[in-house]
Amino acid sequence: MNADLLKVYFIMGTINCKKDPLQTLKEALEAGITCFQLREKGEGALTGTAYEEFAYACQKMCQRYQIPFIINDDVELALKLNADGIHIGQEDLSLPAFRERAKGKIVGVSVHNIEEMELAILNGADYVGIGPIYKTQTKKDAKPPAGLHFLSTIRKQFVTFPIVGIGGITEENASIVRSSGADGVSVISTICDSTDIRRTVEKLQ
Ligand code: TZP
Ligand code: MG
Repeated sequence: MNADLLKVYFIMGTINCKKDPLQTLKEALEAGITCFQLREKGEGALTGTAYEEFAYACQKMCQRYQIPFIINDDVELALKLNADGIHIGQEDLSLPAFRERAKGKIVGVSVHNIEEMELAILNGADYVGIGPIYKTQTKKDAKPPAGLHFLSTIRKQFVTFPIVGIGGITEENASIVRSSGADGVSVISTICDSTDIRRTVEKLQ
């Protein structure tokens, strides 16, 4: 995949938004995000038809702005909607079986060490998410922060593989995450909580 798509990678689920989620997504798209992942998780998350309808509305909006629409974990929904991609964690489907089903789609995998990184590449991941780089309030079961050192170690070993940093990334620290080796930054709260999404996305670029 083209690593430029990872530049400003917005992730969101309805529970992350204090304002209307679709309005938040629209503002983020208008502001120039380069990729979107629907991550509908946690207490109070949509389920069933409401979830599918919300996913479809997000997909339509991403299509209007020609930005990849990626679904977290839910392979069935990604196939049903023909999403552009799917992002999975280590605890999710075993990658080889899954890759076969997701033919033609962007596949992202969260990795936390060199072994997971090697396995993800071997099994056909298109990009990896590395994190949490910093402490995050958003993912309750997040692993301890990996810090920038791990990111730069991985980058030295995998010179051109598409990497996005995640976890606690803000307007202030985005540039150091990039200079430590990430092709882009993925954020939830920095965009969801912003009172000026245009300015926030500009600063994340
Ligand atoms: N995976 C690792 S950290 C994280 C996920 C989904 C949450 C990132 O949220 P925030 O608000 O950008 O720290
Ligand atoms: Mg997962």
